[in-house]
Amino acid sequence: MMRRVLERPCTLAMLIGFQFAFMVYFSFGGLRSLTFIFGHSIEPSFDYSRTHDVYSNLSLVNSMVLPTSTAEDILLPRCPERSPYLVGPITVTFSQTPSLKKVQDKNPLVIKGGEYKPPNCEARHRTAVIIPHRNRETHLRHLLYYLHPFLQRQQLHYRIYIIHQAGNSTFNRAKLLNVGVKEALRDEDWDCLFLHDVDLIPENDFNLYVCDPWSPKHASVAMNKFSYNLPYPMYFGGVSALTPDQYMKMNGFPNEYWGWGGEDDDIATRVRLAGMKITRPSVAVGHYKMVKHKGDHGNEENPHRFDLLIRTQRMWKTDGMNSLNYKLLARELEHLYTNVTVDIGVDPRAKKPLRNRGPTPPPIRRYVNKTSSTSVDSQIRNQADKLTNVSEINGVEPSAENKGPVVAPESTTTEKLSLPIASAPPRERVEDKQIRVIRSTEDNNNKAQVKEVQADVARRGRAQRSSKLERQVDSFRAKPQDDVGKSLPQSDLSRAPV
Ligand code: UD2
Ligand code: MN
Repeated sequence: MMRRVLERPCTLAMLIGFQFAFMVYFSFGGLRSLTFIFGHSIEPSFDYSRTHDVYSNLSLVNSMVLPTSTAEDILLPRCPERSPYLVGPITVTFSQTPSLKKVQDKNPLVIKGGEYKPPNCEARHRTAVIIPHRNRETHLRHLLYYLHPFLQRQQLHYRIYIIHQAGNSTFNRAKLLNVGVKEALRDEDWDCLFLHDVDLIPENDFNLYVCDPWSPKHASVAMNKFSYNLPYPMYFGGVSALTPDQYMKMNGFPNEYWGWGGEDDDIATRVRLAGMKITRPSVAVGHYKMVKHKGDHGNEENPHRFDLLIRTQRMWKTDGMNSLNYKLLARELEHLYTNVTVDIGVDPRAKKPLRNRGPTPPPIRRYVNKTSSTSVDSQIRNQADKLTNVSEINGVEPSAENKGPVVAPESTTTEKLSLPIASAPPRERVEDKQIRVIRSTEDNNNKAQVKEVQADVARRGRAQRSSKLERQVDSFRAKPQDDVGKSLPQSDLSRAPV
């Protein structure tokens, strides 16, 4: 009886169909969904009440160091897939700020420029850690103290880049990260770019600083700042990791977000518009501790961020790596990092009045120097005049006043704001919450369109390797805007009163 049923052609076709459907399901992460449905987690669990010193047994990691001359001649074996030196939860405290000398002494195998390769095996992964920076020297020292041994435990070939914004004009985190990617890729064919806030310290070395080959990764999923929870599903702030291909596929990060906020949500939207998904380590692994801080002068809340967020799907192909302009002022190989000092220009909106909504822009006179008759306003104007043709200058000799390391080896600060600035306004998180809610609604509503986008991107084929990145940028420039943005209807966000 059973045999007769099986011999029927339609039953056979059905069976084959099922088999095919299962194969597709599992190859697209079905197993993870299954474990989610049945509640059996395959994720590890960690006891954060028992933490380890990030330097414990580091000498073991770096044992069997060969003399340099022999090391170059010998073909090293590949490092194991999973480093045997991982310890899990790490003790992170900020009670004392380590000196750079101390960090340097504790990391003898880190070479100038903040680069390291495992001494006794060929690393499987090459990671550039890119950190936007200005006036956060204490945070930087904490980060370097923890990050170097953390990355060595993972047996990575890595290098740390500090992208230092010169001058006092409004800070621009996302643009600095674009600069960092461009500058880092000049040195090496990095296969992973870690975009990293200076004040976030990873607390578990199972949080591998390697990229997911399929999707951009958001690494800082559980921070003390948010009680070790993801604040909202589309959250992409803090620490993220993309392969150069993924980075270029979404045209990098936006250049137009000056001041605090919004750029992280824009980036999350870009990931989706470029037909990719955000992947994350488990909450148990993606633990970070943030050094407590107040808002910085020169990085006040960006009052234009809501207007900009509405435009992401129209702008992502024209604002990003293909429109990046900056002036390279200095590139220095410090012991623990490569210091890239850049002039990224000024916020063109700085003086323009806001259109009909959003918080009132701070009056310019707030910034008037009490001891001098020169206002920042006129300084900005002068700087803007100088920068009318901001262009990238490679290998340019830095002028004396702009040059200089982020942190002189024994000092704590090198650049200070020259003007006293009124205290920053309190941050209005309520509006951010609105954006998050709207974004998540938009996510649900737009799933169908996103699928269309994904299909479209898949049709265009896999992105090129990083050696062809420049060509990709050109193609962004050349292509008429028959783009994703147009094929999508206006997002809910653009209709919502923010
Ligand atoms: C959140 C996000 C951050 C970014 C920011 C909005 C977390 C943990 N991080 O950070 O990724 O989306 O909101 O823009 O939620 N910086 C300087 N000097 C400055 C100002 C900023 O070096 O004067 C750098 C530094 O690397 C810092 C980062 O920019 O970590 C983000 O700025 P923040 O720490 O002031 O903002 P925060 O903590 O609200
Ligand atoms: Mn911070």
